[in-house]
Parts: sequence; structure tokens; C-alpha cells
Amino acid sequence: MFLKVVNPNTTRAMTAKIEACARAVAGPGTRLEAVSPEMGPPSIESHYDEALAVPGLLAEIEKGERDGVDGYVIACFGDPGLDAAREIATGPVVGIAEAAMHTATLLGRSFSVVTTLGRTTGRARDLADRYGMHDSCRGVHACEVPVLALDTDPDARKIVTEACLDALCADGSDVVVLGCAGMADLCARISADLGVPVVDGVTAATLTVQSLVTMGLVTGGKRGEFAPPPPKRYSGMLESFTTIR
Ligand code: 2AL
Repeated sequence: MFLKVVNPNTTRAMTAKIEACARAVAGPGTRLEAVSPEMGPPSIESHYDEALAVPGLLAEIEKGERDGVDGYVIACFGDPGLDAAREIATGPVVGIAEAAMHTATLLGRSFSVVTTLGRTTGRARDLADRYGMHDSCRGVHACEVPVLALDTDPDARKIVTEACLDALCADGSDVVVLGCAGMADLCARISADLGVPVVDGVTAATLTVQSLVTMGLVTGGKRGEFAPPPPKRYSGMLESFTTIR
């Protein structure tokens, strides 16, 4: 099968890290491609960043359809553009927040999310509610390390680890969910250091979409809400997104 992991920000070093984490768990029969869109923000840590990341992300899904991709991962914890991507993709599309939260519910009664900046906690909370995690998600906490500093700040792992420990203590939860794709490479070490399950969404989403493709399942049977969007001519800078073939 052919899976495409889209990092919806344009920082290619982060995409390479995400690709390594996804490849580490993909099965031997899985071909995996990880990409950044050609346009968009270098990191996604506001509602504005998220909105402007979506067109580039959707262009990558559209390209994936032409390339014969069987399933997609959206590798940003805000799950940007997830529903729209599901409309235009033939196969399943899984966001890392939804995959990580669902995985966490299999590992304990409750989980805590540790994300980057405090300003992103509202979005994570909204997603937890949307995914029916109101009871399981005991808290969403920020480590206040910006997305790109996860790679450049020599203390990043220590700071994230301490935030995870604080979250576990404050919430009394069983599991930690890492709230950024840029934390994927920290997961195993933090889990070992804290002795609790720590879930990275890139890993969880890659394995989830691989399972869905293996099971031959597609979003909503590609009918109703998730059928391809009605043909429409888009204008201005969005002209290339026109859905009239
Ligand atoms: C993220 C993420 O996963 N990728 C990105 O650019 N921003 N999430 C976050 N909470 O900051």
C-alpha cells in the first residue's frame, strides 16, 4: 500500500523527522512518502497559521490522488483540514490528534495532552470534545516550547518531559498524549523516563491508517457528507482549487 504523510507546515527538517518516525512503524509492504506543502506557514501555532496551512495541505491530497495514494496522515496536532481532506481523498485520512487520543483511551481511563504553546491548548481541547474525549481527556497543558524550537532548543526534551510529569500529577491521568508532530522523536525516551504510556500521534496515525487501508475501509463509504465536494469554480488565488474537471 502507498501512504502519504502530510506535514502541513513548510519546514522540511520537521517533515524529515516525521517521516523517520512514520517509517519506523510502517509495515514491510507499505510505501510511505512524507511531504510539506509548497505554500503555507513554517509552523502551526495559531488559528491563523492553521487556516492558511489548509490550502497547501489540500493541494498535497489532490496530488496524492493523482499518484494513487491509498491513505493519508495529517501530521499536525490541530488536525487542520481533516474533513475537507476526507472529501477529496478516495482512501482514509487520519489526523494525529484523533489517532493519538483514540489510542490513549485503549491504554488507561484517562489521558493528559502536553502541547507546545499555551495558545494552542484551546484547539486541542476543542478536538478532544469533538472526538468524544470529554471524560477521558483530563487536561491539556503547554510546555511553552515553540514548534520549531523543539529541534533547536537543547533543553527541549527536558522541558517537555517535565511538562508531562506535571500534567500526570495535576490530572491524575494514566497516559500522556504528545500534542505536536515535532515531539514524535521524543516519545520513546519520555515514556521510558516517566514509566507511563506516552502516545505520539504520528506513530498512532500511521498505524491507524495502515490498518484502515488493510481493512479496505473508506471514509463514510464516500457517500453523503464525505462525498467529493460539488463541482465549483474557485476564483482569485484559489483558482487552482476549482473542482470542475
Ligand atoms: C503543531 C504541529 O503538530 N505541527 C505544527 O506546526 N504545530 N502543533 C502544535 N500544538 O503546535
